[in-house]
Amino acid sequence: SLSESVKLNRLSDYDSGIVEVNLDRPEAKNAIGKEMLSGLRHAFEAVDRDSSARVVMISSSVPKVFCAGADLKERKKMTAAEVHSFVNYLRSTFSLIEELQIPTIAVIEGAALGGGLEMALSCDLRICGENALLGLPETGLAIIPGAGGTQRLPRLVGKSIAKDIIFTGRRMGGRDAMSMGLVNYCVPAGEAHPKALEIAREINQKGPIAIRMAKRAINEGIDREMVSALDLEEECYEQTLNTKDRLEGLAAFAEKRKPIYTGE
Ligand code: CO8
Repeated sequence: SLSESVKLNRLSDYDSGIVEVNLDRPEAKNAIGKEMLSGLRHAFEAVDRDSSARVVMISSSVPKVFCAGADLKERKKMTAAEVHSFVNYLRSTFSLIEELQIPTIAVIEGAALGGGLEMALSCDLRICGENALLGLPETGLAIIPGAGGTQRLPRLVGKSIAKDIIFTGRRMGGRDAMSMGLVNYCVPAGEAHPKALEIAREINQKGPIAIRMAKRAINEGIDREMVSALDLEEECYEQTLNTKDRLEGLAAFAEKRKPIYTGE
């Protein structure tokens, strides 16, 4: 294990390719302090280096909480300079999550607040239980979301809804989050993990290079204007053409069987 509060798990052989970064700091509701941040960083660096990883789930072992955000007790003891370097490390760690080549899925049961929601916003997909409690309470603490919230939330749900969420700091339930497009799925309480695993397995069956190129085309294209964005799509598409997996896909179709992709 990488740290006391962050574990990196590989699923069974059946699910090889699916990895899980699991938060487990029950006494602080998974609040992110220095130790947990360093654990997160090392876990995602390990995922980044692992060429056999095809999809990553971020989950919590703590009942009724995904992550309560920044560790407010630790922060109270930090100097301004320490807060500054902590937040910079948090920001670059969330960017690392966002820029992973493989898909990331946040599994949200219970509270995802402040930095905890910002971490989930850095993922590709969010799956929550009906008991989820999502919000950016920073303005109530007289700060603003500082780990991507003011930028990633409006890109996801639009400016108007993001302003409502950030100005009021309101905590939303899973169904409300779903209706805003903030999460991909809202399932009965306790079922977010099995739902996420189902989605992870679907992704894991697909061509790994295709999945990486689709993520790159979407993430890098969204901030470009259309002509340049379509050039990017072409460039990413080309990367999928000269692959063994593409030929395997055609062969499997002709033979009416499931393809077996190797990522080559
Ligand atoms: N930091 C430290 N300790 C925490 C935190 C936290 N964020 N959240 C909960 N804890 C602790 C509690 O203090 C409590 O400790 P103790 O037992 O010693 O009193 C213990 O965890 C259990 O908490 P509760 O009794 O409150 O548990 P509940 O199950 O009733 O509620 C909640 C769980 C809903 C998660 C609730 O604890 C809560 O609302 N927590 C605070 C959420 C919050 O406001 N988070 C901070 C948002 S701001 C932020 O994340 C800034 C990040 C951006 C960085 C950039 C800034 C410049």
